[in-house]
Amino acid sequence: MISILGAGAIGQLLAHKLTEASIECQLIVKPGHDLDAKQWQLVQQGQPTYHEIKTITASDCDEIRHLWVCVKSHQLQSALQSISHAIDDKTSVVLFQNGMGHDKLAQKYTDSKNIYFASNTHGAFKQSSQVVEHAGEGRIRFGSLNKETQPDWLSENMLSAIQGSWTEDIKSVLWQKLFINAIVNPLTAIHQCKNGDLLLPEMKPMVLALINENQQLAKALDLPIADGLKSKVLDVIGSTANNQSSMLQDVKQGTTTEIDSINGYLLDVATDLGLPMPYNWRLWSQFHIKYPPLKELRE
Ligand code: KPL
Repeated sequence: MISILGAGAIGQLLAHKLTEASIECQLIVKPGHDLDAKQWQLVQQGQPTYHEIKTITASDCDEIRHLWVCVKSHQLQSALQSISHAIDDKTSVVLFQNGMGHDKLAQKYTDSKNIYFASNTHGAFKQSSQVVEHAGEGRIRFGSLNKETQPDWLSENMLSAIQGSWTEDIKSVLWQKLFINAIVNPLTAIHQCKNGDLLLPEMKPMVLALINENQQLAKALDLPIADGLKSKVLDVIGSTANNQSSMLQDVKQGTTTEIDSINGYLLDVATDLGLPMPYNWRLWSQFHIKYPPLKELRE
């Protein structure tokens, strides 16, 4: 049984896909969610499909063996704390958050050898509390920083249900996503534009300067993705040209963004390595000037 913590867009999408493939799962929802409402809707290419998904609140859970954590990074600590009575050293915990460094937090709740990461590129948006749209077919890469072999619980059936795969080098996958998000997300949030606008002549030089700095960091970290980073970032911008980045959506909705776990983490690592990152620091300052942490100070 897979327990999915967080009924946001990706949590719901996973619950639908696992249920569709007859893989036992439950969705852990916030207290107050209408637990009698059994019909959850998945919209794909405009077509709705309904599934009966088992829902439960964290306080009603006991003995969870496999936990997939699908909350945003700033909610991770409280989400894990809410379920701490039901998990122990043997619980496998899969972290779906953008950004890095979340394993430090998860280590307080399970053995580090049972911590896994998942990097998702499926596009999913919540249309309402129980309706999720699968807007873009992507994939999910799973991996561990401690071991290279795929665990038994991650079956081929499970992987094919969610377009998943196991990778021996999840570190590079996570860093690559972090580099992409650290450029696209704050720039689109500051300029309130779609991803594709970053390729316009007035924006592209900034994108290239950030890629160049991030490439230096990738090299300093000995990541094999350093050389291909420029084409990867430009490809993602091109293929998601019509998207509003998740950070742009967050600032528009006035919700907490992932700037700290993405750009904050990147700058911390660069600082520890003694790497100056002037364009990244400027981006960080511009973001915080435009979107001060206190909501009431926002535009
Ligand atoms: O992951 C994304 C995000 O918005 O968080 C990208 C790849 C930038 C797509 O919008």
